[in-house]
Amino acid sequence: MSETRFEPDTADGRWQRAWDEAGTFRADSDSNKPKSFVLEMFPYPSGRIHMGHVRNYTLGDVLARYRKMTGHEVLHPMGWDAFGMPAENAAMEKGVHPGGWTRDNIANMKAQLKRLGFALDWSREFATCDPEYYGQEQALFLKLYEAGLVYRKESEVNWDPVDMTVLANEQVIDGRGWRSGAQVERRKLSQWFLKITDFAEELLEGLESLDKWPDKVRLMQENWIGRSRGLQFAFDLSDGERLEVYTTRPDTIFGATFLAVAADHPVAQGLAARDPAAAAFVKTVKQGGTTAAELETAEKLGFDTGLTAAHPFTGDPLPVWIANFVLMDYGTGAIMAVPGHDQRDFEFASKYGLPIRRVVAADASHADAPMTEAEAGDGVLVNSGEYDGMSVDEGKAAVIRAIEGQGRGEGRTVYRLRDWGVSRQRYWGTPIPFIHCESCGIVPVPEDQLPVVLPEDVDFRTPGNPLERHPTWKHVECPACHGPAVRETDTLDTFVDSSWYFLRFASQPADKPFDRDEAAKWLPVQQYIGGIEHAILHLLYARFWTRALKHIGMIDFAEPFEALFTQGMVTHETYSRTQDGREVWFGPDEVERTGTGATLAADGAPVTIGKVVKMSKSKKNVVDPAPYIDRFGADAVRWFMLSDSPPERDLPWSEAGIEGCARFVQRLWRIATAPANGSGAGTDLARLTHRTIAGVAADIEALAFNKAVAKIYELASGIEKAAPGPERAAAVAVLPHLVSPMMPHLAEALHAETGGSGLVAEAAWPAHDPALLVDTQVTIAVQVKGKLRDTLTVAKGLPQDELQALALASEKVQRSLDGAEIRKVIVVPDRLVNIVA
Ligand code: ANZ
Ligand code: ZN
Repeated sequence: MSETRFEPDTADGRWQRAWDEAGTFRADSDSNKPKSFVLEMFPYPSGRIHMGHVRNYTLGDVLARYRKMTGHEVLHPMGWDAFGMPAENAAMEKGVHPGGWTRDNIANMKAQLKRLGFALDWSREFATCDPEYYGQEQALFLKLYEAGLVYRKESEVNWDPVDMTVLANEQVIDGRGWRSGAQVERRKLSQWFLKITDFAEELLEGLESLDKWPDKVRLMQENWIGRSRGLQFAFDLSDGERLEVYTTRPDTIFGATFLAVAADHPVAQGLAARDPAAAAFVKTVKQGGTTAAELETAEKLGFDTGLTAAHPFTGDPLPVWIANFVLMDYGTGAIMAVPGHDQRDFEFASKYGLPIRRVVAADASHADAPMTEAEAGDGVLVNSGEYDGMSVDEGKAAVIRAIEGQGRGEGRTVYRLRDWGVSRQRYWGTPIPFIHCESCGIVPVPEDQLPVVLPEDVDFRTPGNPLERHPTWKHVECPACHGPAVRETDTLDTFVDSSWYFLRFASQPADKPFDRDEAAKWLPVQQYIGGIEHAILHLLYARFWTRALKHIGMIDFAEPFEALFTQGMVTHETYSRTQDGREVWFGPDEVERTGTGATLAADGAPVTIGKVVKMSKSKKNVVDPAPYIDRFGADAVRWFMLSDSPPERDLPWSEAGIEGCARFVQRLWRIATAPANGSGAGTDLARLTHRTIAGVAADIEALAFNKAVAKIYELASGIEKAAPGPERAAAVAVLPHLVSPMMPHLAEALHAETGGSGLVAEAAWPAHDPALLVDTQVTIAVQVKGKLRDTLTVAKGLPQDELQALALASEKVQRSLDGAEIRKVIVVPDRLVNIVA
């Protein structure tokens, strides 16, 4: 006697245990099947799974399950990006240990992921905070050091003078520390860097081979690397010195009306040493933020050095200023300023009354057209002496040649990409494996002393880096001279942890970071899936590590991710009220929807319904997936994540939507298990079944999951309409296989209930009969005097005379002819019959 309902409460757990016991999702690297590594970006263990995770891991899961069914040996692993600030914040706020907090969160989130029935090989799980992982990361870091790809240099950081700590850029809000509220200072500290700039050209060119990456991600990386061709050359200064500048617009050299240097430039520093006003200005500039974006938007500030520079063509004296918008670590830290054609220069010149000169115009007749803002566009050179009339490109080439001829400089390619500063002055990260010795300098920790393990007994009650303050941890013997020495107390940026984790999924030897042969078997990752927010940093760093590891001979491939898919956000409308001039947000669980409006449950008064946007804590429009999994089971939630929106688009969460999914789960159960009662009218079920098998496969391959979902709805309706018989039985038999990637628990239950043997998750994808995909019927329109009177369903390719006969035999046609004389019959085979009367 079959159950009348599918019961996720019991079924979900039962099938998850069955897969576990059978080891269904264990990846066997010795298998001779073609290998497929499907990977979703691993989660940060914040404490709970959110809708973004559910969507991300469901998308990957469908593909992984499908690949398995199509004969691949699939590696679909899961791990934890477990180091980072939130654990330290929790330590400071709640007095818990970052490690304990992280482990608890991992346990919770793992249970939630298991509840969703993902086809994961849990035997390969690890967290980046495991010493077995970060110890191997230290070994890799030392290998890169030996290869000259790691170095130390003085660099500027955001310093919070109250908390006495370095702040990440995101922790500086309006120039103040996020916790202390203190005015942030810029400070110089010795920091560790990775030489990503050595790979700038390779990383740029490599983008061309990534044809299974979204164009927009490739473009974002290209812009981030920012290659530009320009000119570096020297001006002669009034004090007899020379000043080197870098420009990407040599063509505008006649528009240069002043020069500007960064506050850290030797010219500025030299002046500050002599002139207190200059020193005060330099200090003010240093209080601002350090990011390029901040400098772009900050108010322009300048200080006239009193020096002048001779224009290389006209000899005119141009004043030299110190300016806050010039960065020390780009180009030469000094610029020729062209207010007419660079907006930053324009704003600066407008503020300080410096001349603005047009040197590019649409054509010669506009040479003296007034300028209200900088014009960055194309045109011809004007007011530029012998270069007048040249195009921008001709001008660039000609000016570079002339400057090279004067021996003042040369054409140069520069990249916006900076070396990657990986030092973090915090506890919860991978300790950088170096020792500082008074007599030997910087000494790498010998390999046999790895891992450098974090001390457990740390105190978060006082500000600053706990490793620095720890009474014993940093005091060690120098490995070289055996004298007293201290450990490096900086830890690595957590982006390092996520730059090679995919390699550790392929193999986890105890004595090395990864096994080379295993890596060769599984990598590059065949399909990587994650959020667009990682389009630049994470993906660029992972590409850099992969190239660096290839460079030092540890692997043989250059790109880590063959195909990349960036999924859209899960969104929800927002609710708010303006209280005391501030916008106050309310969560979906605090609000009652009333037709077109909404009220706050607490006071019954209306709230404003805002835009449908990404779920975020700040707007309180977050919906927790857990209660829905409890209420409707894993499959309904998974199905919702796949339905309605293409996976690359945003997906609005809806209560009605998830309820509909839960109903569909039950509907499929009934279709397959209850006695058939369709009439069989109007469907050709065998054809529909085979079209669905082929179509769902093609849609999954193309990651067009919403289309696959739509096809399954269509098949379900087809089966409902079908009369009992072998065609219906055949359709019901393949149904579990077709839905298995999306609704794996229901699939197993249906399969077992309808007498199938084994697990669907381990079964082969059903074969389709290509002959049944060809449509053999066509619909013909029959017109009388240009008006549609009837349609005929006939065999494809019916001869003209037969079509004509059928059309004339139609009762509807005869009625509309009403005895009129037929003058002509036009027949378009497979399409139309037009009767002219
Ligand atoms: C003259 C000029 C005229 C410039 C013009 C631009 C437009 P990208 O394209 O981003 O590489 N620049 C050079 N070094 C700088 C620094 N250290 N800090 C701030 N700005 C700097 O930008 C290159 C341009 O940015 C250079 O070309 C320079 O201004 C400025 F119509 O020189 B240009
Ligand atoms: Zn020493």
